This record gives sequence, structure tokens and C-alpha cells, in this order.
Amino acid sequence: MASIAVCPGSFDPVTYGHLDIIRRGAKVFDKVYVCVLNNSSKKPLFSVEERMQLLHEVTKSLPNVVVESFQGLLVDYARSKNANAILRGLRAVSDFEYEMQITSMNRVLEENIETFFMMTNNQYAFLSSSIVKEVAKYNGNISELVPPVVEEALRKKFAHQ
Ligand code: COD
Repeated sequence: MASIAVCPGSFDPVTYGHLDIIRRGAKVFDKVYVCVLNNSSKKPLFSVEERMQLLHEVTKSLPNVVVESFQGLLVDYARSKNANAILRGLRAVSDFEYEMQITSMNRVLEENIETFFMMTNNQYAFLSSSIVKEVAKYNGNISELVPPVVEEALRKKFAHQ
């Protein structure tokens, strides 16, 4: 049986931290669906289409990675892809409580899909989309935090604000 993982997130926008998890996941699973979903507690800066476009750009060298979006529950999307795994990244103890909550909820909704966690790469332990947006907004250097195409998209976004 093929191992199929869904790597879900807001990806607003994708950072080197996300990309590291996607790349490492692509080595472990036969196929990885990177899915842009709605997190109801966040107000996104980029549209779903913009976030997908950036994800397409930065994952185009990974043949077993597919980028999609979904309006609805993660488990419904995962089922529709016959996925047997959900892949998430963990940065710090502070992530743990939230991740445990959504993992438990997802297991109540669908008991046949396991969630797997990958520890962040040390160099990205502090990195989040929110931090990147904050630094970019005030014109700080984000070249070590996001791929060039994302940096350009952020510059354009904030130039119009
Ligand atoms: N290093 C390692 N991992 C990282 C890093 C980093 N520097 N930065 C982010 N990550 C990981 C995160 O831990 C996460 O695993 C993943 O990358 C995506 O992160 P975000 O912040 O882009 O995405 P989230 O956490 O906002 O995604 C939440 C979902 C959209 C997946 C969630 O809200 C969801 O499932 N929504 C759909 C509705 C649903 O099913 N709800 C029920 C579940 S409670």
C-alpha cells in the first residue's frame, strides 16, 4: 500500500520552515499532498490562490509533492486523497498543546488517519509566517527566512498597503 500524507497548513506565506518539513516528508512518504486550508483563528494576508501559487513555485522540484486547497475539514480532504497520514511540524513546546488538540479532534473525526510530527530543523525553530510578515512589513531582511519568490511577493504586498 502506498504511503500517502497530507501536509496541511495556512502557509500564509510558505517559509523555509514549512519547506523543510515538506522536503523531509517527501523523502519518507510516497506522495505528499500539501493542502492550503482555512484556519478560522487567522486572518490571511495572501489569498488561497496566491498561497498555492507560491507553494507550487517552491515545491516544483519535488516530483511526489502535489499542492491543492480545500474548503472544509482536513479529515474530509485526507479521506478524498486516500491518505493514511497527516504530517505536521513541531517547533517548540508552545506548539505542542495546539497540535495535541487538533490531532485529538482529527482522530475523533477519523480514526484511520494517523498524525505524524517532524521536529523542526534547529535553524528554523523560531520561524513562523507571522514573524516573517511582521519583519517584511517594516522592510527588514527576510532573505534567510523565505525563498526569493516569497520575498518578492511580500515586498509587493506591503508596497500596496
Ligand atoms: N519549523 C517546522 N514546522 C513548521 C515551521 C517551522 N519553522 N513553521 C510552521 N511549521 C509547521 C506547523 O507546525 C504546521 O504543522 C505546519 O507547518 C503548517 O503551519 P501553518 O501555521 O501554516 O498552518 P496552521 O497551523 O495554521 O494550519 C492549521 C490548519 C489549517 C491545518 C487547521 O486549522 C485545519 O485543519 N483547518 C481545516 C478545518 C479543520 O479540519 N478543523 C478541524 C481540526 S481542529
